[in-house]
Amino acid sequence: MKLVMGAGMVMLLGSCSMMGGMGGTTYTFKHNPNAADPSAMGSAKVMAGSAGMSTTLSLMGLTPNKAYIAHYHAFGPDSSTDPCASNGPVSVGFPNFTADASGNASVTLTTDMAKIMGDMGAYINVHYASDPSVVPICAPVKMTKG
Ligand SMILES: [Cu+2]
Repeated sequence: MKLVMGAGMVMLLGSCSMMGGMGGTTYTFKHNPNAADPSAMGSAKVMAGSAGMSTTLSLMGLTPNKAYIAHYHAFGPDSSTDPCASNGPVSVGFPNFTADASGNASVTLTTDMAKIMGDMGAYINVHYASDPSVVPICAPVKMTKG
């Protein structure tokens, strides 16, 4: 009996640089210094696809059944080394989404790479849809401005 191995499915993973590579790049959300959704956490996986760059947020610890919005933000003026504290403008928005009854949520944005290249895609914020000034979590993507 012969084992059929691999079948051409072997891919090189693990050596991806920014937003490249077959396996994509995963960024980790961190909690902002506020009291909103204290257990909120998650990740953002960025992959190149035929329709552009896809970014999938996998979130947990949100308020069950609450509506959220998320955006890529550009590096802002308030910091050059902490994108999440830089207060930058929105580059591109994710589709609106709602946490499920367990506080989990997943949402995918597909966009032109040009819209999130370099400082344009410095970080990803998750906001309350009802009050966008409340930002429980932020995923830093580009750590240094410029
Ligand atoms: Cu935002």
